[in-house]
Amino acid sequence: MTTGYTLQQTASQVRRDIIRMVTAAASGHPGGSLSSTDFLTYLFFKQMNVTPETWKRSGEGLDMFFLSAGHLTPVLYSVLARRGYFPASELSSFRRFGSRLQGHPSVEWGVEGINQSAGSLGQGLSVALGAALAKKLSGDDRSVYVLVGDGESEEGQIWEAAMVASHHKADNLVAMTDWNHQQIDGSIENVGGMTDLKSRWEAFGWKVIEADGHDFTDIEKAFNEASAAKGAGKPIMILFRTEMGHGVDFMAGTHKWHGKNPSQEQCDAAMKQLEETIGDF
Ligand SMILES: Cc1ncc(C[n+]2csc(CCOP(=O)(O)OP(=O)(O)O)c2C)c(N)n1
Ligand SMILES: [Mg+2]
Repeated sequence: MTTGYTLQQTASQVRRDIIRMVTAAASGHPGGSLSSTDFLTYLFFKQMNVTPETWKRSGEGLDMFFLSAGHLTPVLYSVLARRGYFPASELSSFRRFGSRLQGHPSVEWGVEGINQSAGSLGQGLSVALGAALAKKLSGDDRSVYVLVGDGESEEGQIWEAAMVASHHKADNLVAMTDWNHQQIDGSIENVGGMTDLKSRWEAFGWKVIEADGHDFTDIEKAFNEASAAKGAGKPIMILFRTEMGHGVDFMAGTHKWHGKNPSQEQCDAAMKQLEETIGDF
């Protein structure tokens, strides 16, 4: 659908969508959506072996994506729409009563591209692990991708899944951490002591790859490395170093924009900072 646009242009449009959706709804989560935009754009436009035409909920024979950090719907809905899963015009219904695009994703609404209901943090890695193990059992050689927040990684269930994934050698599972160092009410280091993410994941038996989550060359290298590690006996974690609120100067680097909507004036100021690429919804 957006063929002809560069990844940077697409990501810039996704950022505009995020700001407009959250402004119009007067609620939502812009900070982590903006930090995850670049690597999710790469994942959906370049990496995953699934298209709007081939997608089905069962994921049989296809790569699958799970959003564990369920509050990051602004970025996921925008990437899905810009990739052609559903019309971009639907983005304007974000969080409205009766809309399919609720603040947290629900499979009940039948949104194309949504594989899991989410919102309660910590669960999605377990769900993705189940899908990865099911693929192994059924001889399906596709991969399962899952996005985990760094604050979300304070949840105990994340580490239960981490332990079981390496025990069962889920080497078709690629988890990605949006390592923006911020969560709802402060930095991850201060709130829960979530330091040394690399050594923690390695200690749980995972292959860990680190990358700059805002540099498409680095993002591509990381996904290629993850693909090369498939089948080598370890689940894979890509730690994407990112900045909360990336792309909008007054939102960047602070937890204050974790879950707050901009005013119309702030929205207009943000639009000026983001390149117009694909057009309005
Ligand atoms: C089980 C559970 N506890 C608490 C919350 C409330 N909550 C929503 S997002 C969030 C912070 C998550 O931090 P992070 O994963 O780093 O996301 P970011 O702030 O970077 O978007 C919290 C505590 C929740 N949704 N589920
Ligand atoms: Mg975070």
